[in-house]
Amino acid sequence: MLKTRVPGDLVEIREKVYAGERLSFEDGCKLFESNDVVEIGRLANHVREKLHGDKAYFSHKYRLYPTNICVYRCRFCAFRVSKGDERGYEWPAEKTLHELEKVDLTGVAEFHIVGGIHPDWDFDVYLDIVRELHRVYPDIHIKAWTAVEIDHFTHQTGKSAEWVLGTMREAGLGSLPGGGAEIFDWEIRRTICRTKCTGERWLEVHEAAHNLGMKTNSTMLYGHVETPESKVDHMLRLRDLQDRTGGFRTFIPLAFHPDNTRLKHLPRSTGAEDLKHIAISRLLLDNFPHVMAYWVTETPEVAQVALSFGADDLDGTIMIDEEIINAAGGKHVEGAMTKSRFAQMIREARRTPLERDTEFNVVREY
Ligand code: V47
Repeated sequence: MLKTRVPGDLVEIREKVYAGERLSFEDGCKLFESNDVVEIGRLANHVREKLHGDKAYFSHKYRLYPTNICVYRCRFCAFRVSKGDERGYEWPAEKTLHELEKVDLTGVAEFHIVGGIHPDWDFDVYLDIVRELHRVYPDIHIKAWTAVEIDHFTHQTGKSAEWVLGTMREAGLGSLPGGGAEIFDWEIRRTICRTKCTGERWLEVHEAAHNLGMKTNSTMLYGHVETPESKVDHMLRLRDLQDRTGGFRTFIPLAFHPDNTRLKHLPRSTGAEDLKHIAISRLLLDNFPHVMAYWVTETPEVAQVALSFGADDLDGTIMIDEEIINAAGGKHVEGAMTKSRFAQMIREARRTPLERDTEFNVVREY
């Protein structure tokens, strides 16, 4: 009788996945070593379908980048400029509100706000942005400031992360995005973003948010100088924190785009590598409800396949240009990525599109 061929090195992992057992650090490294992307994807799809059936989520969001002027010089970043650079811009609260008057925000569920650490902006400038947006648009969830920014505010104010987060929450902050995580391992982190807060601090800030009852997202930047071990370590540190707090909503692997960065000599990851990262994260992060395929970094085509490789979410619509990845050569789509384009993209991937809000409540079925 013909049996399905299972590659020797993945047999034990396959048994664990089907038995619902947690994978170890060694298992994670083995998955990265393996070239059998199809088998890894099959296993991840098993977990994905157990959790979400054929549902695939997306959200209608509006991105804001209040400034691109930043004190940090992360080697992977093509978005930041120094103060005095003619490309620099500043949108404190008043300017942001003025610009938003021109935008149709009907049905927008979320403001996603991140930007640079401006050398002259104190905590109140960032706080005002949240307060004013919440005052004018009380029904739109504000997901703002990465752990790196929250850590910066603690230095500016001399207060704890709990105080900063509590003050931001009183002003209208709903949750934290997952950026700034990059790779936690210091050997890698010191090469790509040595002056930014450490991986340990990133995790502490998210733990503080979770302890206040605030949900957060998480990311991992891959495709630069990281090692397989550092990626498994990164994901297992997130898994440990999730075991303690349950505060993470989603994990987002971010494919590095090298153009215009100080790592521009590196090649861009392939579609197969992108799918492998999605699948391995779905397998390792057994306590995370969602894994996102960020179509902006992965292209809509790879994101469609990712919906059968472990991902259940495709992030959101783009009404204006995404800036961080575009600056690094990642403009994969012309024109606005509308809700109907999204629903169509998901249907083409043979999944059921569900428009969600930030907390994954279903807003509309398509
Ligand atoms: O932290 C910067 C990454 C992140 C590049 O929480 C780059 O819902 C690729 O965090 N190539 C910001 N990546 C984006 C982010 C995010 C995206 C979508 C959803 C959510 C969420 C968060 O982008 C940064 C950094 O890791 N990044 N430069 C680059 N050249």
